[in-house]
Amino acid sequence: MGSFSRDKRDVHLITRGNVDGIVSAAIFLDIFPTARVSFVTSPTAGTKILSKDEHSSKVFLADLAIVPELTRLIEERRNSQEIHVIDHHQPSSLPKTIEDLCLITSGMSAAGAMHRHFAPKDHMKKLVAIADLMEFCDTELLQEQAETHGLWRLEEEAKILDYSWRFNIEDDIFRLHASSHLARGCWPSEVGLIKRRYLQVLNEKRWPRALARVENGVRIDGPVCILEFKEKRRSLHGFGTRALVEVAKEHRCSYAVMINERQEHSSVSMRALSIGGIDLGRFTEEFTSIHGLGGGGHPTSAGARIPTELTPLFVEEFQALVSRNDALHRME
Ligand SMILES: [Mn+2]
Repeated sequence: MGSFSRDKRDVHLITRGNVDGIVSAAIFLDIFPTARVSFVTSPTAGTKILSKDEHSSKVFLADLAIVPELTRLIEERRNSQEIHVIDHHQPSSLPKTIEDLCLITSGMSAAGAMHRHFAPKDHMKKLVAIADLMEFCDTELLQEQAETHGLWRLEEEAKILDYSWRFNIEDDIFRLHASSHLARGCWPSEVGLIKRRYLQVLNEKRWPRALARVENGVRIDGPVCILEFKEKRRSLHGFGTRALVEVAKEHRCSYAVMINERQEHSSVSMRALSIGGIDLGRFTEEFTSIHGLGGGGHPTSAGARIPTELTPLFVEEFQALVSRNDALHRME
């Protein structure tokens, strides 16, 4: 009965809780139906989950930027656990000590990278196409699926899945149920629990309300669009940085910065609206290595935790970097 002595919970996936993460989890559960899945909001949160899991023999980390604290933990664990890092953004820096554990496939979603890593199965292709669409990756797979199903269908299904998890962003049990259903290869609209939440978010007009709230609160400073929440956390109806990025685009900004201030520590999320500008992963990593609690990320998407009294300095340093960078480009 050896095969029953250790169940498949021996295998653990740590990924994000957005559409890309939910589809990544579906691909994973299609192969390991009873495996453990953890959804996290940042590489820091992912590091915490991994630090508490010494027992899984195999751990997959998908769509998490390799921040310094995560690197240190993987270095520590690599001899006792089999660890795979699957990502779809070229990292700001890839440490040599864990390079061999990383599978980075740029130009596609994390779900696309997962799909390629595990034996690709046809019934998951439409879901991978949805993830590619959400991540703005124009892949061959997406084009092929758009020809088969129609781009409008993929867009609609992507919206249904995206709205559904935003109904309650804390609800990881929903994410797990949703991804186990999707592991069978059905559309999000065919899963009752996904469809119901989508309809409620739609009926409550949460997306337009989130946009209005961002529009009222943002500060536009040249190419930087900043939204700062002081003390009491104001809700963006589940749409968070997505709503901020949308408003930043309307104002033709190049960067979006969201700051959630708490008493002692604040969290910062940054997004670049185009590639080739300032490397946000590097900026947050450098800032937090001096002042912060932790942070880092991809060139176009990064986050940090910093002491609240240093949020003005953080913004100041970023804006100084932006102006230096702009001046440099004008000289070219
Ligand atoms: Mn992703």
